[in-house]
Amino acid sequence: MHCCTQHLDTCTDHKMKCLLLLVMLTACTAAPQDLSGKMFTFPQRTNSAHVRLETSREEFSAVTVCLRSFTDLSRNHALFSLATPSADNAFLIFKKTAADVIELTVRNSNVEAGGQDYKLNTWHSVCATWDSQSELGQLWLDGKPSAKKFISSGSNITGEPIIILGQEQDSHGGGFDIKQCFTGMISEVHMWDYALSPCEIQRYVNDLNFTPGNVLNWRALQFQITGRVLLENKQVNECH
Ligand SMILES: *[C@@H]1O[C@H](CO)[C@@H](O)[C@H](O)[C@H]1NC(C)=O
Ligand SMILES: [Ca+2]
Repeated sequence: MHCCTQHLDTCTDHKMKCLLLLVMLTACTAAPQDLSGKMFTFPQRTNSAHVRLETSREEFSAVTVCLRSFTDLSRNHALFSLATPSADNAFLIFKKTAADVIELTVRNSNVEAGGQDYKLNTWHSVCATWDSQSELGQLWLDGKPSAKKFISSGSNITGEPIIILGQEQDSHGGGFDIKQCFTGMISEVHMWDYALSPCEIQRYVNDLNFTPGNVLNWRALQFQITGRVLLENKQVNECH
């Protein structure tokens, strides 16, 4: 992050001072930013470019993730990859090659939501909900629910989560596969530690006054970009 690199330039051979500056660097990259009206652009097929989203939370008995995506990929690609030390697919939203299938994986158990009208070159809202009590998962495409499915997830998602956009993790923070990378744009990522009600999902989809994520909040997002990912103004097909 350029806000911090200037501090590094002043880094002298004095070891303590250097250490202090590095601590500042870490703190600075983690400062939350309001990304309202912005999007991440993933313009290139790589096995490295990604955005890491930060949270201090380490246990989840329920999860909702919502995001908006735009792509022309018809192959497999990850939309949201959360790995813990014990499960690389601790919470994964994955678009399958089959045109109409989106897969939801929790603690390495997966279900498929079929019949999804995931058109290319179109902004879509994708939400996924799961809770450990019912062990039910559900996917929402543009506010339209899929059939609820049993996910044999067992119990809570626990352990330090590494959350990545742009790549699919096959290990805790790595194991990226170029054939599963995301290219296109992603915006308005939120994550909650509970299952949103259908009504709250509609409010997110319609960009009404919804409760922002209490785990990840697009309006106060802590993130780190690696490789060629750009933070840009969100493109909309409207003139005002
Ligand atoms: C699951 O997590 C919730 C809150 O995050 C906690 O209250 C509960 O005790 C956990 N359940 C188990 C079985 O550890
Ligand atoms: Ca994986």
